[in-house]
Amino acid sequence: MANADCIVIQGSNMAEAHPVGYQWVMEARSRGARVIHVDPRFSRTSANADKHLPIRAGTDIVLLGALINYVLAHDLWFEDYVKAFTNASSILEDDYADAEDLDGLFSGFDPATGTYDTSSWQYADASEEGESRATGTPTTHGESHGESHGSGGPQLGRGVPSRDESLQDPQCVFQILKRHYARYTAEMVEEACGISRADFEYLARSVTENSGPERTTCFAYAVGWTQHVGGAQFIRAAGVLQLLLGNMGRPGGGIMALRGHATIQGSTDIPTLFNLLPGYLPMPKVGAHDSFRDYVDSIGTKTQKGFWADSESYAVNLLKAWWGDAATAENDWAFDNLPRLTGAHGTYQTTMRMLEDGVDGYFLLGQNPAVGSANGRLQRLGMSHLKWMVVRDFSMIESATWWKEGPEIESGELRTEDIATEMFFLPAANHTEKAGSFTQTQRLVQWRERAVTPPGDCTSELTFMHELGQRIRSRLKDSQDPRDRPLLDLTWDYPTDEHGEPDPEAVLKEINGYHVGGEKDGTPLSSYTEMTADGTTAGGCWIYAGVYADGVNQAARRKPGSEQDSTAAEWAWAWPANRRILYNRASADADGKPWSERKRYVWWDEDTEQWTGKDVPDFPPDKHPHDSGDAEKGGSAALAGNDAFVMQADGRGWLFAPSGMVDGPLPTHYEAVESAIPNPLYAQQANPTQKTIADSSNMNAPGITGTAAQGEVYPYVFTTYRLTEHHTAGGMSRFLPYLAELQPELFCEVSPELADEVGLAPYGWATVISARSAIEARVLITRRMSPLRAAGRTVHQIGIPYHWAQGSEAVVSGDAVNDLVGMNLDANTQIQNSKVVACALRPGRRPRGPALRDLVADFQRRAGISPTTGDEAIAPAVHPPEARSEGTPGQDDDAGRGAERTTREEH
Ligand SMILES: Nc1nc2c(c(=O)[nH]1)N[C@H]1C(S)=C(S)[C@@H](COP(=O)(O)OP(=O)(O)OC[C@H]3O[C@@H](n4cnc5c(=O)[nH]c(N)nc54)[C@H](O)[C@@H]3O)O[C@H]1N2
Ligand SMILES: Nc1nc2c(c(=O)[nH]1)N[C@H]1C(S)=C(S)[C@@H](COP(=O)(O)OP(=O)(O)OC[C@H]3O[C@@H](n4cnc5c(=O)[nH]c(N)nc54)[C@H](O)[C@@H]3O)O[C@H]1N2
Ligand SMILES: [Mo]
Repeated sequence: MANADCIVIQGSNMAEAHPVGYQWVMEARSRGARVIHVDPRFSRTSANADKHLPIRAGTDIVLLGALINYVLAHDLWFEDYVKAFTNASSILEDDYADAEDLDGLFSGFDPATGTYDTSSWQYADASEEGESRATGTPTTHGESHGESHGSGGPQLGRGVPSRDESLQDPQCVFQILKRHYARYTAEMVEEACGISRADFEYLARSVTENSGPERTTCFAYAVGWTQHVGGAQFIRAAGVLQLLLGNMGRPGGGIMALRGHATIQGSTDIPTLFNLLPGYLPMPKVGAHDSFRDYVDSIGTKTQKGFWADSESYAVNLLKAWWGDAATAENDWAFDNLPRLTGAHGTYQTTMRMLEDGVDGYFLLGQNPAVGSANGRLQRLGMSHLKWMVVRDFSMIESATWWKEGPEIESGELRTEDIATEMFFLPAANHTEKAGSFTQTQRLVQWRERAVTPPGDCTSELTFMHELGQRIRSRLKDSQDPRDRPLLDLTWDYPTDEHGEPDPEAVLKEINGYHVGGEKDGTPLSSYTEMTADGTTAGGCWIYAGVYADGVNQAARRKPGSEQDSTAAEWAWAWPANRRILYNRASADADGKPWSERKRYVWWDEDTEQWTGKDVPDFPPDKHPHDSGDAEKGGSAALAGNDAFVMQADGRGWLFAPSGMVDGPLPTHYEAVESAIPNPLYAQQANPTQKTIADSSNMNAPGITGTAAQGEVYPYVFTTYRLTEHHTAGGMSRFLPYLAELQPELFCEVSPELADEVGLAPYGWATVISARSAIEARVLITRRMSPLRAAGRTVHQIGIPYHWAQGSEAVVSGDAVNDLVGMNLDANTQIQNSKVVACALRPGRRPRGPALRDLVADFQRRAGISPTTGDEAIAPAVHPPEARSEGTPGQDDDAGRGAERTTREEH
C-alpha cells in the first residue's frame, strides 16, 4: 500500500480498526498519494483522508459499477493489460442472459429453490471436440464456491474458450460488461448512493488518473463490504474495476482484504470453517465426492491449466499428514476418514439446529456468540437447548453467564432453574502466554514467542486440544468400531517443549510438510512443488510449504527493514513461497518488460532466461513470455507466457465469473433485505439468492416490499461498527478497566436533523427497535452522521458500535446490539448482514421485564410482518412510496418463494 498513488478505503474504518496496517496508508499519503474514504460515517479514517464520501449503506455496487462504466465509456481502461491478462475476449454461450435482459435476474434462476443453475454462464468452446462446454463444472442449486471448489479457480475442461481478441463480438465478456454497467451512471449514483455528481467525478478522476503503466491505485475494505447479503459481489466489483485499470499483481495496486482478528487469515488458511480443509481444499460433499477420484477431480483435473491441476498432491499430502502410515494408496489415503458435508453447517444453521434440539454439545474456544453473532437472543435461546457447553476464555464472557444473568432471565423468557444445559468454563492462556503463529492481512505468517507463563489453570489451545485428543483416544483404544478409526489413526504424537507443552514448532513442521521414507525421511519440504501424490511426502497445508524450509522457522525471521530492500523478504514469511504480491507476473507486460520504470517489480530477464525482480515471481521461473503453453501436459506446463493468473483454469483474471459465484457472474445492485428504497435499477428488489431464516424470532422488515405500514414503522436504518477502544464482543476490552473507562457506555450516533425529528436530547437515552428486539443507548448527536438524499427522499442512517452486553462480570455493561440484527446470510459466504438494519427510534429507555417483548411484538404487529416477510426469492411488486395504498397488515406475507414476478412497468 505504501507504493500506491491513490488509495480508496471503502467498507472499512481502517485508521481505527487496522491502525498498524494503516501506517502504510499514511506513508503513501506522505509520498503524495491521494486517500479517499467512502463510508456512511465520518470517522478517524475520514479525518485523515483527502476526501470523505458519505454513502447510503449497501449501495457500493452502484458506485463501483458506475466507476466501471466511467472507465469503459471514457476509454480509460488499460488496454494492453486487459487484452493480455483478463478474460475480456472470452465468448459466452448464446443462452446466457444478463440481469439487464431479465430485470435483475441472470439466466438459470429457479424461483422454487432461490438458486441458479450456472450452466448458461459458461464460455463457448472453441476446441475441435467441443460439444462439451469449455468450463467444466457449473454449480447448481446454490452450493457456494467454498463448498464445491475450495478456493481453486473453478475448472475449465480440456476445452479452449472461444475468444475475440478485437473485443467486438457481442457475446464477448468485454461487450457484455459494457452493456451490464451502461445504466450505472453518475446520475444513478446520486439517486442510489446519495453521492453528488461532483463527488463521483472526483472519485472517478482520482482512480483513473492514478492508474496505468506509471501509476497504481489500491482499494481496501473490511466488514463494511463483507457483512451484506451479496457482500462477496461488492468485492468482486472492485476486482473487475482493478482488472480494467490494470491494478492487479502490481506494487501499490490490488485490493486489501483487511482481516479482522489477529490471525483470522490463518484461520481461513488452516480453517475453522465448515466447508474448507487446509489450503482451501474443499470439504468433500456427500453424494458428489464419494470417491477420492471424484473429489480431487472436482477441485482440479490433471489436464487443466494452472496450479490447481496438482490438487491431488495437495490432498494426498494433507491426508498423509493427518493419518500417517494409515493413509495408503490402497485405501485412497484414508479419504473415507474425512467427514462428508451434507449442506451448509455454518454458525447460523447450527444455532437453528440447537433450537430444534439437534445439537447436544457446544465448544466455544475464543468466541462470544451471545454478543457477537447476529440475533443474540436466538443464540442464547439456542444454548438453553444444549445438554452441555464448554467455554474456554480468559474472561467470564456472556456466552458463559447467559443462564444466570442474560437478557432472557430479565425478560422472564428463561428461568435459571429450568435450564438443563451443563456449563463448563475452562480458563485459556492468552497470546502473550503461548507461542505460535499469526497470519495477517498480507498473508504474512509471523511467529510470536511465549512471554510469560499462563497463570493458574490457564492453558493454551494446543495443550487443551492435544490432551482432549489423547483422552478420547485412550478411552477408545480397544474399540473395534470402524467409526473410531479416524480418531485412533490420527498422527497425534507431538514432542513437548521446555514448558511441557506440545511444541508449536513441531506443528508448524507438520503444516510445512516433510519427506516420508527414503534417505530424506523427515526432512522438511522447501516448496509445494516438491509435494507428490504417491505418499512420499506429507504436509498439512500446501500453501504453507516452505514456512519451515531447511528446518528453520522462517516465520520467526525479524530482519529489520533498514537491513534489507523494500520488499523485506526476510521479515517473517508470506504464503505461498514467501511471495509478497500474488499474480505478480502481471507487473510486466505481455513481452515480460516492466510496464514502467516507476512500477518495475517482476520481469523476464533475457540474459538468464528467467523471471526475476524484487519478489518471488508468481510464474513458472523459466517460461518465456511468448510461450504458448503445452495444453496436452496440463498444470503449470499448460500456462501460456501471459497467463498471469496462474491459479485460474484459463490463466486469466476474471472480469466475468463463469462459475464460482452462486448469485451471478457479474456484480449487480440489489437493495438490502430491509431497505425502504425501491431498487432504482431493476424490478428485482433484493438479492434473489439471499439466505433468510424464517422464524418468528427472526423476522424481517423490508421497507417497501410488504405492507405500506412497514416503512413507517421502521423508518430508519442503522449500521454497526467498532470503536478503537473496544474489541468485538468485548471479552478482551469491557473486562479491562483501562479500556472500559475510555468508552464506558453504548451509544448511537445520530445527525442533528434526525435528533430533531425524533426529539432526542444529547447524552440522553434512545430506544432502538428492530423487527427482532429493542435496545437502549445513549444519544450522541453529531455531524459525523449526515442525512442523505436518495430516491427522492431523505435517508437517515444511525451508527451503533456493537461491543456491549448485559451482565455483571465485565467492568461496563450495556445492551447488545446484535439482539437487533437478523440472521440474513450471503449465499456465497454464509456471512450475516450486520450493516443495514431497519429500525425505529424513540426517546427514552426501553421497557424492562416482559414489557420488552410486548413492545417488539407491538411493532411487528403494526408493521404487519410475519416470519416469511422478505423471505421470497423474487420480490413481489415494488411500490414507490407515494403510490402505496394503506395495505392490510400481512397482505403480502403469503407471497412466498415462487411468487409471480411483477415487472416494473406493471405499476
Ligand atoms: N479497535 C478495534 N480494532 C479492530 C476490531 C475491534 O473490535 N476493535 N475488530 C477487528 C475485526 S474482528 C475486524 S473484522 C475488523 C473490521 O474492520 P472494519 O471493517 O474497518 O471495522 P468496522 O468498524 O466494522 O467498520 C466498517 C465500516 O464500514 C462502514 N460501512 C457500513 N456499511 C457500509 C456500506 O454499505 N458501504 C461502505 N462503503 N461502508 C459501510 C461502517 O460505517 C464502518 O465505518 O477490525 C478489526 N480491528
Ligand atoms: N453487529 C455486528 N456484529 C458483528 C460484527 C459487526 O461488525 N457488527 N462483526 C463480526 C466480526 S467481523 C467478528 S470477527 C465477530 C467477533 O465475534 P466473537 O468472536 O464472538 O467475539 P470476540 O469478542 O472477538 O470473542 C473472542 C473471545 O475469545 C477470547 N480469546 C482471545 N484470545 C483467546 C485465546 O487465545 N484462546 C481462547 N480460548 N480465547 C481467546 C476473548 O477473550 C473473547 O472473549 O463479531 C461479528 N459480529
Ligand atoms: Mo472480524
